[in-house]
Amino acid sequence: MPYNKYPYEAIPLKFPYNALEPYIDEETMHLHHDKHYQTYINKLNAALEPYPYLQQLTIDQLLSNPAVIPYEARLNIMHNAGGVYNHALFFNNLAPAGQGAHLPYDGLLDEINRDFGSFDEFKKQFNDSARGVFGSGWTYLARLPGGKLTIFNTKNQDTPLRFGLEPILLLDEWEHAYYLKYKNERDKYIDNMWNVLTFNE
Ligand code: MN3
Repeated sequence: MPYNKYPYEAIPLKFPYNALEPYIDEETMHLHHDKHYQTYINKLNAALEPYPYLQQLTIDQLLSNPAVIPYEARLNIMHNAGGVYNHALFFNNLAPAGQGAHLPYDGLLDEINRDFGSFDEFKKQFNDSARGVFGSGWTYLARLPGGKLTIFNTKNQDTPLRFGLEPILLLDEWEHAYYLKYKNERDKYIDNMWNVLTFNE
C-alpha cells in the first residue's frame, strides 16, 4: 500500500462524509475517520518517537516484521500501526454507491471465480466469515503467497502482513464502524456494506 512514513498523517477521504448515506451515516464517518483513525495516527507517532530507526521503516515493513520492534514497545506499536494501516486501507476501499468499482475488476474477478466459484459465492463466504467475528476485528480478502485468494478474520487491529499475505479488501467490524446507525444489527451492516465497498486495482 502506498503510504507515508513517520510522522504519519491521516489520509483524507476521497468523498464527502455524507456520500455513503444511507449505508453509512455522516456522523459515523466523522467519528470513524476524524477521531478513531486520527487517534491511531497520534498514538503511533507517539510510540515511534523514541525509536529513530523504526521511523525509517514503512508501515508495511513494521507490520510484516514485528521482531524489529523492541519487545517492551512491540504490542503498543503493532496495535497502533495496525489501526493506522487497517483504517487507511478500509477508507480507501469505500466509495459512494454507484461510483467506484463495486464489482471486482476483470483480473480479480477471474481469481474470485477460480477460488470461490462465483462472485455471489465469494460474497456469501465473506459475509459468513464477517458474521463470525466475535468482539472487535476485521474480515479480509487477501492473496496467499502462492496466489490463491482467501477470506479470514483478524482480531482487534491485527493485519495479514505478518503472515505474508497481500490484502485486497477488508471490512471493519468494530462497533464504532456501525453502532450509531445499526445498533445491534451488525448483520444488516455487513449486508449493506456491499453497496459501498469498492475494489481498487
Ligand atoms: Mn474502525
